[in-house]
Amino acid sequence: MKFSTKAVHIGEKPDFSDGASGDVVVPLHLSATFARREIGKPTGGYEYSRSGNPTRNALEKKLAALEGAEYGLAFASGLAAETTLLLSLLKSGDHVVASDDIYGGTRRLFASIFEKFGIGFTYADTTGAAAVVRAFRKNTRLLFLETPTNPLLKLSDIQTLSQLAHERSITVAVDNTFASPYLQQPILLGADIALHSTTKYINGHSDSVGGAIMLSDSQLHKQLRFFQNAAGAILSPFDSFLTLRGIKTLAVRMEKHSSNAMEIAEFLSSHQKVKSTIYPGLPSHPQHELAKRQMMGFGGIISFEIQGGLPSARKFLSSLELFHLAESLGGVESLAEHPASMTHASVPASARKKLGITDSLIRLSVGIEDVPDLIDDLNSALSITYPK
Ligand code: P1T
Repeated sequence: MKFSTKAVHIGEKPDFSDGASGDVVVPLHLSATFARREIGKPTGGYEYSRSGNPTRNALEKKLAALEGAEYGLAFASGLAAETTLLLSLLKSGDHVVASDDIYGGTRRLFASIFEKFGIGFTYADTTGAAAVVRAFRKNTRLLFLETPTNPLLKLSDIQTLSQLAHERSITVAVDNTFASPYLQQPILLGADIALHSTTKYINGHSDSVGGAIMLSDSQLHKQLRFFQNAAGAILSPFDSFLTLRGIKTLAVRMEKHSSNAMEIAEFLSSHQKVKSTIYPGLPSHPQHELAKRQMMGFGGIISFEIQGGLPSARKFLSSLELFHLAESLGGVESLAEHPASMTHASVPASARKKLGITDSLIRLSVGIEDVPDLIDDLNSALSITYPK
């Protein structure tokens, strides 16, 4: 089966057995617990909804299939997926190498929670192999890549870095949220784990917060399945239902996000008040060639710097009409945000400065609206920001 066929069908076969209703869509199973006739014999394998739920299981099967993985696990948020991953893989004294430009909440999770338990983190520029190899230590257990990164859209070469990590018995996890499995499949490129905030493209409609881990190693899967239940940060049945519904249109949404974003990136890069436009689809992106090789399209996120610093950024963002000024990304509606004061406010100012997350930086999540309307909105906000 190809991608969209899997997105529609995997995990959702109608049940034709006696007494079943033949639902075309997996029903929303809200039951918190499942009765059994006698001890030791759970009905259909289900016991208690934290350890397994039919709606969540259907989603987990679909998530695995879309990443070309054997197993999928769904969590209460992207950060819950990351927490469970680190709890299952690491112990006190272990070390992690992570991409330096990652979602602010991921960095906060690492620095404010896991460091307390004696786990060390080195943030490396994972756009090149040399810095990653330099960052590896004897006790490094995990390479945590985000590609493209949030918010500067830096790319890491998943295949090369996975090889280097595996030579040292280091597990490789890739936060694939920005690309979605439609545009990039880290496990097929050699990574051990693909991880998502399903809040974003996978659900796609800004109406559910969730997370996912996909992988093919059965031992690691057993470990994660144990921690998913034992630590308890599961995705609810209702969120599983919504995500199952959203995921079916992932391919058509990603095509539209990508083509809209390409047009907008070209518009911004030719605007005289825009200092720089970062989009992997632009030939000016330093890793445009890697993006063409590693991704099946360039996605819906654009970051750009405007002239005039914070006052201009503030004026521009409050002058938009169609783009909502909001955190998050990957929904059908276009959003704009200010990373330095919003999604990456928890990153220390010195680290933001070093990375280039300036007060002039704006991040767009380009939706699936008609692109002329989006360009009109950006154009008019720029005209209000810089009156003649
Ligand atoms: O919000 P949550 O579902 O817990 O996912 C966290 C997360 C993980 N990884 C990446 C790459 C992310 O972008 C996020 C969440 N990001 C935002 C809310 C944001 O606006 O960037």
